[in-house]
Amino acid sequence: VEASIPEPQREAWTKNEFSGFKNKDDFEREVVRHVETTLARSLYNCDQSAAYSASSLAFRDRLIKDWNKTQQRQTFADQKRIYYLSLEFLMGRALDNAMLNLGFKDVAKEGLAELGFQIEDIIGQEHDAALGNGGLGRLAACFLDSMATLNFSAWGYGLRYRYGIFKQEIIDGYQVEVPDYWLDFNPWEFPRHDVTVDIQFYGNVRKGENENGKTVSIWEGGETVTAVAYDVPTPGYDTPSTNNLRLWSSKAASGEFDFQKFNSGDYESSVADQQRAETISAVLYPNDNLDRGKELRVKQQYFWVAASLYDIVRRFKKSGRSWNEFPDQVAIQLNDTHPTLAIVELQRILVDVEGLEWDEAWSIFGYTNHTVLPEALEKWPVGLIEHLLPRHLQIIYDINLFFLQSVESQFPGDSDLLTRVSIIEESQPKMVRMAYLAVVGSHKVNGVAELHSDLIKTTIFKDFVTIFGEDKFTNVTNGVTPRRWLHQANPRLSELIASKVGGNEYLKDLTLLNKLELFVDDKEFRKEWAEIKYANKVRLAKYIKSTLNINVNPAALFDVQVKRIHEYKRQQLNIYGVIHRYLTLKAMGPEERKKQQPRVSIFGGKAAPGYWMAKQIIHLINNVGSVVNKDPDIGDLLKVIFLEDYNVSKAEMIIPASDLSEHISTAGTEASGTSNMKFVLNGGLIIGTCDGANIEITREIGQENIFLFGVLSEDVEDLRHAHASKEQHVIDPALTKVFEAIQGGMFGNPQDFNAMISAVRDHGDFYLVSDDFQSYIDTHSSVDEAYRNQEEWVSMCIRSVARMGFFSSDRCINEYAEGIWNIEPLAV
Ligand code: CR1
Repeated sequence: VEASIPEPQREAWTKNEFSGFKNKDDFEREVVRHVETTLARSLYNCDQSAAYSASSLAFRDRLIKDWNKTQQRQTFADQKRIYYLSLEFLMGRALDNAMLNLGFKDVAKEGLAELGFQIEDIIGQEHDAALGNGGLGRLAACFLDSMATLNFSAWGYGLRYRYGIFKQEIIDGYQVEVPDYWLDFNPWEFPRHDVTVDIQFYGNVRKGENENGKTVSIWEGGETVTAVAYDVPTPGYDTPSTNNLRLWSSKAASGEFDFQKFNSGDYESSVADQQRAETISAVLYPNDNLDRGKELRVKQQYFWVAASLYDIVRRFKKSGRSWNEFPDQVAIQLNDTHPTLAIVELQRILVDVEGLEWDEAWSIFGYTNHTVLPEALEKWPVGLIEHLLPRHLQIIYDINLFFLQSVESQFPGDSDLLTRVSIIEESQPKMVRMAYLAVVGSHKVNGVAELHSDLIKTTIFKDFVTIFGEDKFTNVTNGVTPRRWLHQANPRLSELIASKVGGNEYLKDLTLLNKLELFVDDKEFRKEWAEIKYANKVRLAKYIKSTLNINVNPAALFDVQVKRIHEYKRQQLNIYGVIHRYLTLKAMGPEERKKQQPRVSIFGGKAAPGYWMAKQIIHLINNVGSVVNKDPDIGDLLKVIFLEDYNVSKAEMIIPASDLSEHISTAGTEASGTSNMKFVLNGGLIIGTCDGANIEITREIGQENIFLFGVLSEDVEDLRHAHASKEQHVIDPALTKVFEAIQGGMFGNPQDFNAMISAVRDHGDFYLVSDDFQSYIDTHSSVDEAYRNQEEWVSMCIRSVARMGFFSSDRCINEYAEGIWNIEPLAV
């Protein structure tokens, strides 16, 4: 309010209001203006990168208008807001998305052509914003798109990492990590040097009086680091709503710059202090579904949640409401346990800073669990938290005390239960169980697909269901945004679909896809459908040729597995299956070979830098490729491709080009999966296990349209036990042949793969590779069989797409809004 322009001068503002370009000529003018002024270049000096920069700036100018208005509308409406706290936002590229969401891609295309550029080249200049590892981070990005599209007052809060997920290079078949410095030119962020928060670490706690003379805990001393806000506008599709993603960057607090040191000539160490502060937001931890318990990670977490909560509370207080209205104005969603300290920090603000009484009953926080894998469940040593956040440890103890007291009164004398559910694990050293803290501190806990939501209730949170009752635990099956994952990634298919289902409306109501069923028997439509798939495959084949210098035949069946490399996702099962196929082909005579279905097996994905086994898997895939791809007996019948540096923008090219994709995790391990939805939405079929969202996909599209195999999750535990009780595990005969080939040196030094084989043969085959092997290869034979009948195959694809309406992230966000956030969209 203080900075607002007085009434009499406002006219000068309104009459000069900037309104971004509205047509092609305006757009061209804006691009030229940015090239000449913002970039200080000219038509003699404008490469594709400059054209990208100027186009982005032109779109950004338009976006800012909508964004400002959205913020004003939200402030004016003063309704409940949803705050989505996520340590990862895997946004990918912004320009293409902005063009499509604003509805100006055609204008830009023509404009750029007149200025001498092809729009695809310009889009391709953009560096991915890769502030995430995999599904969890991309889900957060899809949610931002849906929340804006559905006109919710929503904010994303995250960290502005200077280095996103590393760039993967493959050198001699091995993964090599290269830092991803992505901020050289980023037109999509706005530094808010006036929006800062000082964040405290370390220090001591004592009792003392607050401003109102009340006795409270006072946390003092230690060090302070400043959080600076960087705002990223996130446009909705076909709506003026443009929400804000606020990312915090760390820098040394101004009072911290040590002038003493500086003046005494110790300039270097004073700069070192600065750098230490900047380290907090320097790098994204590159682990997917894996917790390494690093101190800097917990520093990141507190830094981010403390800055975000300060911001949320500041905004709430500006409205002048009293604290009892806080739960009506604020819903905070915790994307996994990473932001769980927010629960503790809010309690600290209320009790220590605001002087309120301890109140447990507020429905502020919702917690989304994304995994049951024990290695991914966060735990922090009590000593570490005590040192870093002494007051927070006290509050955690208080939360635990109140909780255990209520459990004790509910279940008197059950000390085993108390030990099991305590937020503090009585181990050596003692640990804070973050998932338990999140459950206790949230009013709703959700899993991300039905099976997963059932599993958390019977495994990791079983006791909590007994204590809190069923109602606290719910399911929200994941979804994906059809704007990016169909309209943007597959423009031709999107256009063909629109022509049949009544225009682009289906992009906002994905259930309208069901109208496609009417056209399944339309020969012309099927032909166009198949042509689009073929063209997408040709594009990928060209990319493979240009990056790997391997020729693949676009008429072959493209079989794709792209995702983070993880033993539970079982890329090893896939590559063993490929080796089996290769051995089978080699054993055939030339006549029989000719009858086989040609395949291209495509892999992509990053291994966490410290995940040695995952790196071995990458190595084996590459070694198999280098043998198979140059085997003259095999030719086009089998190619094995590892695509380097899988990321969001590559996914946009790869997914539309797939005939078959692999979602083959050991049953019960993949919480949901989201690429499975993207592949089907783009007219590809799936081979998969009964796991995660595969189950619901099957239910929606029909089991005749999916290739399921493998053991069921309810049998996994018994099979693991059976393996563990045997000295040497008897492995599947076909898999044994595969192992023999590897150990005979067919794919390079067999030593390199001993650990992989040994995991199956000698260490209990935890991921049940051998148990599932025969049904996996049999199911692949059924795929080959089905693919031979192209007419029928295309019909299966069309029917599947028609039935995918459920998997829009819009449906998903509406479920959160209704079942967890209790929030309505804002009228536009
Ligand atoms: C799950 O492994 C799921 C995403 C998004 C991942 C994946 O199956 O689709 O979350 N979990 O819900 C995860 O990263 C830390 O846990």
